[in-house]
Amino acid sequence: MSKQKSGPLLGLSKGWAFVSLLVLLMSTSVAYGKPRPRIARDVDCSKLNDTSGLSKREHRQLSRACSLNTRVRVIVQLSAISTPAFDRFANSNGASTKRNLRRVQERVMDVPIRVAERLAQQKHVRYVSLDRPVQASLDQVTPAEGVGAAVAWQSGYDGSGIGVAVLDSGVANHPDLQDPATGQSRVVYSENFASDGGNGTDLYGHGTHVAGIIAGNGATSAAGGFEGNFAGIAPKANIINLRVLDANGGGTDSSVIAAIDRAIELKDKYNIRVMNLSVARGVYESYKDDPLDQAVEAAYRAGITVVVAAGNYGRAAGTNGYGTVTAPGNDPYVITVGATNMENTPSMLDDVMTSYSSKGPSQIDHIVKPDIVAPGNRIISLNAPSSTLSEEYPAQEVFPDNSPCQSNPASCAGTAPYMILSGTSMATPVVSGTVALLLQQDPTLTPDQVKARLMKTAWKQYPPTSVVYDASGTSYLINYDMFTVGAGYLDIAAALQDTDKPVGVALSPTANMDPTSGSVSLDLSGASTGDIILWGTSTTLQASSVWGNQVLDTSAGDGSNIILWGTNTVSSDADIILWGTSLSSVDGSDSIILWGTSFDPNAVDIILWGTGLTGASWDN
Ligand SMILES: [Ca+2]
Repeated sequence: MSKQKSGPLLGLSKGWAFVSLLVLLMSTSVAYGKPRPRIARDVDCSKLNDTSGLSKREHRQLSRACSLNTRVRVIVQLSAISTPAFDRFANSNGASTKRNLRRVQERVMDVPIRVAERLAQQKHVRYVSLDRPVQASLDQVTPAEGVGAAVAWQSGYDGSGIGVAVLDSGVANHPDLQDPATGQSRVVYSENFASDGGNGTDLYGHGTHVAGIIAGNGATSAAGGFEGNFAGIAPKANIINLRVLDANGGGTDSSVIAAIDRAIELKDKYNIRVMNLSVARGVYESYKDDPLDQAVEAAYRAGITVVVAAGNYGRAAGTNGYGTVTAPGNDPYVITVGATNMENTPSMLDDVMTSYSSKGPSQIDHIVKPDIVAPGNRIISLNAPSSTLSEEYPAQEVFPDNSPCQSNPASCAGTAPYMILSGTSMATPVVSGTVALLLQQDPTLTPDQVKARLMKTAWKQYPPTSVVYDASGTSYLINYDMFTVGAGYLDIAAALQDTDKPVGVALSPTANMDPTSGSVSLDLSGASTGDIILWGTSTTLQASSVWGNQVLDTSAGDGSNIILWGTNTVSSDADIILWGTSLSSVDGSDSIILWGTSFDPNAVDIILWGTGLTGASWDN
């Protein structure tokens, strides 16, 4: 039996006592087997008098929508494909189905908001939530290069025959994505799911960059005139282009879920073994209820290794960036990727974490994330001509050295073959490309075996702390704990040398806090009874070898639980913020308490999609 995920309260400020009591009562009722609510708080008109779990702004919006009975777009998760009684209810109550996604068993529906709560009570309905916006996990824009992929290429591993689904802003036609022998594009399938655009071309400029990091072959740069060869990790892999983000990098749950559904459908046709999701939105509910998480789990169960960005909220002031991993990167089955800065050298010895890379644990479920980190700062990859990003940031376009555009990029905005971008969006495809190499080497590997190999072999000689600077000179202290670096830095050569094929589920663990001792421990039991969890079950996959001793105090471990930090070690600022005290004592903002009470997703800016960080925000 896994531990209750909502722990009791500790060290709360008085102002929160009332809300805390409500939450304690709610979590107690959950503990005694009452089913989880089947509808998200922010679409439930029946609980208007109860403001817990909603920010003031969200409550205002809900009140207004309920009083006007506004039509809203929701995602309905179902436990059955055929649902005649549900359909009858929907038809007679003005709810219309926009998309019926049978493989993930989710429906996109438009409903009058006051009908949503009754809809959630119908038979076979697992959960109803708003169709929420998602956005590219782009931090900002700038240069670098690969991660020792040449070792793999010399051994003949280049991604040949592996299909990688890229759910992003589309992929532009680019010579570096062609097969040089035939001239045929290696973008073997394109479809648009976003609200604008037609055929999957990239109007924003993010998806082409991501596709290039996975599978660009560097042909344009190799022809000469550039400072380097800007090839991706798996330069012969095929790309399945499923466009979910519009010309401004925005999208919705429903477009992403529809694209996941399509990827599962096309898996065998295009040998889709990897799915790259450099997209993110805030965490609103447990991953067990979140329709985006449930959809990526459907892909995982279909045998696709799902690789997801951690998010770019590591600078969130209230928590020092902890608790800011975005969805669907909060799902324990997928591989969630944070971003390092290569410091413009090929050696890992001087690599540091970026200040913006989102940190775990996840809100609500307290899943230990990210799983691994990889280079994401100032990455050179493919430019989509005339895209929004290239027009807006011409200084980050990369022209040949002798081109007049190099000295006056603004006069050539939108025309470069390459561009420099930063973010966990860029780190994620580095891992996706690596997964393609591993699967070419051994096509029998399962998504769990791939994840276990990557995490076990991740490089763990990072420093205990470092101070990093953004481009404006602001400094950030980074603690290299498991919520910041996961299992360590991606190491392609080590992953290819590993021969482990453990049997079980590579579920990212849950972190629990003991309210009496204040100790925080790693829960290595499974999400459901009967799961065989890889960590701790074999001598080669002990938690201490996967995450490294630096972040574990194994002396107090009792088998399934391993102590991360006991009370006597809870001393640094980050620890105090994480484990049980109110943030209002830190910066006066709304409380975000990761353990034991409600949270306010507005308090960290993980829902401020579209505001974007400006030019000075990447790390130096
Ligand atoms: Ca380096």
